Amino acid sequence: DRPTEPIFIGKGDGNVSFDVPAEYLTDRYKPLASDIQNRFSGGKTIPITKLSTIPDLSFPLQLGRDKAFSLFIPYHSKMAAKLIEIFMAAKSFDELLSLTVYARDRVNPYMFIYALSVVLTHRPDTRSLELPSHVEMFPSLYMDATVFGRAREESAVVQTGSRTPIEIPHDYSANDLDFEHRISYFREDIGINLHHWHWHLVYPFDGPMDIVNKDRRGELFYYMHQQILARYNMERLSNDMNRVVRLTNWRSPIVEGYFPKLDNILANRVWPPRPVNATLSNINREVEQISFDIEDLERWRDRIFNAIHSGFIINTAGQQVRLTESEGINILGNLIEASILSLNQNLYGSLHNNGHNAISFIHDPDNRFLENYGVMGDSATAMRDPIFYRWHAYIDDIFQEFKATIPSYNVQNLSFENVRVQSVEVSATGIPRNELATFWQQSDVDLSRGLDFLPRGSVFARFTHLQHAPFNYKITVENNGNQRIGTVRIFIAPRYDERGLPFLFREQRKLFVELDRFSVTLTRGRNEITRRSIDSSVTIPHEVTYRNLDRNRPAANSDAAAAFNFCGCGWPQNMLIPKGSSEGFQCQLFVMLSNGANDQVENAQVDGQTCDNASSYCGLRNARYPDARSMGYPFDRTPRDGVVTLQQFLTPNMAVQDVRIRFSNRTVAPLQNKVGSQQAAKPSSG
Ligand code: CUO
Repeated sequence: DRPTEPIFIGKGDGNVSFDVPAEYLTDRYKPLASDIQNRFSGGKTIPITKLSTIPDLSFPLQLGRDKAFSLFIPYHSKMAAKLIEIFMAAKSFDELLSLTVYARDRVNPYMFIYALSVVLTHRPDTRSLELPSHVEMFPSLYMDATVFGRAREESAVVQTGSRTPIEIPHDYSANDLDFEHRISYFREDIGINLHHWHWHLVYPFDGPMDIVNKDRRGELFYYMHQQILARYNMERLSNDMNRVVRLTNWRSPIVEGYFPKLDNILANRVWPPRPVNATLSNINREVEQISFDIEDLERWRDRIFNAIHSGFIINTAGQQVRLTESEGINILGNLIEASILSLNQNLYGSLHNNGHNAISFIHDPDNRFLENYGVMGDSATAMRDPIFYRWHAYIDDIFQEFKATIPSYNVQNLSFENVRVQSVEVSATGIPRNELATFWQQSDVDLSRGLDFLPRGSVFARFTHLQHAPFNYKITVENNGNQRIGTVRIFIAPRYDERGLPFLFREQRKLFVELDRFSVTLTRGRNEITRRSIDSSVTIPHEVTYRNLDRNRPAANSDAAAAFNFCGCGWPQNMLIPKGSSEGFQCQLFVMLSNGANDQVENAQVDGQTCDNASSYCGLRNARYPDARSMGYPFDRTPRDGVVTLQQFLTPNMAVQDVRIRFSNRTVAPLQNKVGSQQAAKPSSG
């Protein structure tokens, strides 16, 4: 009789409590045991088995409960890894439940939730539990801090049911005097930040080997972040901004500032801002046991470039490991990040992670002011800061440097014999053909689980996010061969650069944003393929991103409720299409059919619950990445000789269609009472 939801995360709904063995209470609460029991009695009680021995938690307990926890700090991630190992080792569900109840009031709460989330996602006996959305558990990581004071007032005065949502203003972290503020709607999008948090939850860089060592994880680290950059750049071009500039010089002041306006409730601090023109320095913080110099970053960088140009890395045994066409990118992804799968951290260090650390401690590199890390120090908040993209553009450029060393795709690598894509179009009701419509929409998120005050009951925050009208692709394919399986690959890219000149292929290829990838059976002759935008292999539905929006929905009655944990990874549906512009931002939609026989992965599906609704950026659960091609195919490599434009790149199994993304500056209200099954809404007038 297990709970369907891990109620030991967050506060439960008030009428379920644990029958905690008195021995488990911390010293502070032991004398109050019976009083606490009386206060919370009534309702459902879940018995907790008292374990005869509790595993040694002393290492994870080294971090105080009121201290900030960052996965990018090795000392912290090692502690979390230990906690994960302990929870994973529990022999039964009851033992796990007992252990986690014991740990909950002892371990740093943010580390506890992180470790528990990883464990619930990976243990066979907990995978079907619903993990609450991270924004519900820790709303302070995702929205303007002023919301919480107002939520407190609303919930103290107004009864449940009559409460009005607390509106989060659009311009809470800056105004238009800051050039970068134009795309704060992207950087601060709750769904995007949830995706990033969830991706790193599914792909931790430290922890038990069987959790970390997932199929092509290093390559996916490269690809998922490359796609974030492609999307960010398209968003920038939509807003008349230049493409993001790599953070190449680590000695000069950084012109972008960021003032997050978030509370760090867990560490009882505000999140430190970074003023304009702050400069990186050597990091030496005893409290986090972290020290490295900017020179270390430079040394690791030089060694990585050296390895790429020589075609091999040196492993810890001093042997050369070749960076091959198929394996090189995966090796480099793990090496540059670095994950525990790095083949030599002594030599190549941890460039990406320590870049996060150097930036996140820029305001207090030696801890003289006792300040915590900034938003770059947490995967739940890092994407809010413009510097995230400059840092990741730098990291991506290293991967691109490698991609330039492997053979380009020749015509044969790109073709699908006897298959011709004749036409492609996109259409949506009430919108001109080959146009995509974007607008603002409001949605609500329930804060009550993440607030620390009574009375209970839902209090909603109302935020405004980008949205687009759902649309269909119609693809016409001529198959002059036998019946075969094809893989449809759909991408979109901007057509013109910052100067208004058409992109050359060598630049445009890095801006292609994946929209979808799926298999089709091609019959002989003419095939008409229709596909809905909401079925994208990149995105997860709105109700999965925000999952618990509707407290009243029947439990576990929908796909969204089934096996959410892994599925919680995925780009938010509302951000599938960039904002575009009021004139109609000009793009090129690209469709390719590749030969399914070459794309197939053996043993791709090992169980029926692979959670495949966002496999492009997140892979599959318990299964291999479902596409045998290099991630990003066919745009992941420099073009073959003679190809200067996209048109010259095309083979008959590809087609390009000009499309416009037209933005209208209006806001659509939330769909009342239907939050649990919310569809992307169509724009209303006015
Ligand atoms: Cu996702 Cu730098 O890896 O944040």
